[in-house]
Amino acid sequence: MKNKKFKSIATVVTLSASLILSGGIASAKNAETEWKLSPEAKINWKDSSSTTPSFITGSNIALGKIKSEKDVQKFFKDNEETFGIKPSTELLFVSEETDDLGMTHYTYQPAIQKTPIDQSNIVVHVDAEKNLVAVNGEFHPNAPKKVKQSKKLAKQNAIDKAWKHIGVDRGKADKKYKDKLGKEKSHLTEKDNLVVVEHDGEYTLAYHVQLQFVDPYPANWQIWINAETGDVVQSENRVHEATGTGYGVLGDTKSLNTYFYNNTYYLFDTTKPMNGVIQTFDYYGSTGTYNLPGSYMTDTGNTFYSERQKAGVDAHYYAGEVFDYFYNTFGRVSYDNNGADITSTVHYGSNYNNAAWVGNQMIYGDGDGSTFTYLSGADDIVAHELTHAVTSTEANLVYSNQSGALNESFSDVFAYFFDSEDWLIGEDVYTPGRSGDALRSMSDPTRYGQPAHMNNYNNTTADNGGVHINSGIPNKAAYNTINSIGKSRSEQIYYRALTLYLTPNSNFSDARQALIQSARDLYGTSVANSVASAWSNVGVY
Ligand code: L5W
Ligand code: ZN
Ligand code: CA
Repeated sequence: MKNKKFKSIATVVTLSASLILSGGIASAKNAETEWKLSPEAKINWKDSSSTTPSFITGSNIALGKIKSEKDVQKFFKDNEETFGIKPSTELLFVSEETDDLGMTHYTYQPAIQKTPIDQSNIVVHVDAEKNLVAVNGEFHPNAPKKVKQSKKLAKQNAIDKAWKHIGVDRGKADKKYKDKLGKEKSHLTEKDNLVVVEHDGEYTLAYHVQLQFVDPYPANWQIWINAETGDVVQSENRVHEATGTGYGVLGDTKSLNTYFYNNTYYLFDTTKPMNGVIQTFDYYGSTGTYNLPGSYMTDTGNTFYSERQKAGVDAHYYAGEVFDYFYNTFGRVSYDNNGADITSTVHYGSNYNNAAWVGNQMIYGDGDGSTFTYLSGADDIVAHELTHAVTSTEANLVYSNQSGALNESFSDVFAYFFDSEDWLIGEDVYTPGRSGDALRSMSDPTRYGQPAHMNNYNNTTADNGGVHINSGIPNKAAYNTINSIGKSRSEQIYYRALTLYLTPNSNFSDARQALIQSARDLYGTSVANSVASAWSNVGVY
């Protein structure tokens, strides 16, 4: 009968009470009743129907003194019926611990035929005078005496099934590093235990497999594999999302999406509407070597306030904002529109005055302190780099001559759309000691040595045919366009051109046509004519 065992607790307690009342304490203290639960015991129930106790307390909840673990065994034996637990096979001793108050705590794990019921403990608490003052934990009054399954699966098979279930390549997760003594270690921990797992009221013999690793993402997988059939009974990744705070490069305070795993918070954002994650690394790896992507930027308190963390805070935060920009404005899911991970590495190189998209991730230098400070500190630079990734998956503009200058220009143009407070690029981190300047200006490219008209096109072979110089011409055309038809129509036109009309070897004239065509598609002839004028004004026809 369901719930039978603990319905009887009240009866037993009442019985015991009448014993005390009629026979007195002395007579109750015979061998039979010494360890029985006393009527003073107060019971907290796990459920509203009072079938599963969770906490039993009282100043002296059994009359006998508990001087050793043997006495606890006697307590359980005398209350076998009450708890529905046969101590010899259904209770496994785990530990005995005495605290600073002189109290002793005996921990057990409930079991079925000596196989532990997972994630369950019963703890018996004894005060300094050896009085039993509390018993609490997971009592499982409805557990069967026997599980239905028998162990047919080998341990290794269970582990293999767990890896298969999470779809991670074990070889990749088994990332090696050398500790301080030069000993090779792995970031991977693999554990398995044969247990009984309770899931939705069912008790199943299972392997509890634990897979813990930091690559390709921080994970603490807990997976239960049916020991007979090999089916997954239950699985969960116990790493959890958190919200941290950090200081940005310019000293501002930002809220960050982080991940908690193994007592550590990671710059690892799983909150975006995609399969992939946004993750931020420090180039200096845990191995003490420099390798991309480096090691995760972490903090034990979820407060990323240190000097070294500032560059990571901004790279992480702005990558999230750029994701949101593309998602909210165009419905684009990450740079590949397929939810790819957005990975950034900060502190790249040494005094490196640059940032880049390197095909699968972004890198940010620290700058030399006079030309640049940490480059991830500029939201428009982050948007510029991530737009290179979008361009790669879409038009894939070849990075030389006019198509290369268009590639650069589209990155600047979307950096403007994203950070439209000014027409400058890189102003937040450029020449940290000087204000008002920047790397480039879209409204006046000539201010920073770029041409703003085809008459001044620079026919150089340097910098892949002047990709960062001649981008001034399409940048000025974009400025003219936005001034004429507004930002909101312009960004849709630019996005449509980049994703539908431009091709790898498009030149300036093709870009003019692609944008006119997109403008016509979206908003009609009059807007298309405005786009045409914007390009005519920079000498591109
Ligand atoms: C500075 C760092 C990268 C220059 N990349 C660039 O192609 C940079 C934008 C800001 O132009
Ligand atoms: Zn660029
Ligand atoms: Ca700017």
